[in-house]
Amino acid sequence: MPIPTIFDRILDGEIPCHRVYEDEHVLSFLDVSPISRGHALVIPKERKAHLHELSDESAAAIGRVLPRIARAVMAATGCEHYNVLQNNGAQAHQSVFHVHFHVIPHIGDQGLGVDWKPGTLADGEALAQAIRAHLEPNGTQPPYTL
Ligand code: DGP
Repeated sequence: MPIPTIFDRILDGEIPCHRVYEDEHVLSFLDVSPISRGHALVIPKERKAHLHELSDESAAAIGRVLPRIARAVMAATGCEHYNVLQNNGAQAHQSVFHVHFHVIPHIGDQGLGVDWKPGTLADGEALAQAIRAHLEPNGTQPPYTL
C-alpha cells in the first residue's frame, strides 16, 4: 500500500478542508496556500499520483467538473482570467502525489507566474508520428472507447 498523501487524508475526512464541490468521483476544495483568492483544487477520488495513471472514468469526471469549478470561482471572485495547472512529478513542481488540478484566478498582480521559454518545433511530423503510434489500437495504450 502506498503511503497516504495529505489528499487521501482529506478524502478520508481525517483532515478538514474548505469543500466547494463533491460527487461520486471528484472532490474540490480551496488550496491551503493560495496563489490568489479563490485558488481551488480539483481531485479525483481515485488514488493515483499522476494524470497518466487515471482511469477513463475518473478522467471524464474531472473533465466534466473543471469548467463548472472555473465558472463558480469566476462568479465568486469576480476574476475574468485564470489558469488551470496540473503538475506531474517532483521536477514538474508536484508536491502532493495524488492527482490534482489547480484552478488559479488571475486578479490584479495575483496569479500564476509562468516562466515559459518558447523554443522552435524542428521535427514536428516525426514527433507527432511517434506520439500517434502510442495512441493507435496496437500502440501502448489500452483500447479506447470514444
Ligand atoms: P502541487 O505543487 O501541484 O503538488 O500542489 C499541491 C498544493 O496542495 C499546494 O498548492 C498546497 C496544497 N496543499 C497541500 N497540503 C494541503 C492541505 O492540507 N490542505 C489543502 N487544502 N491544500 C493543501
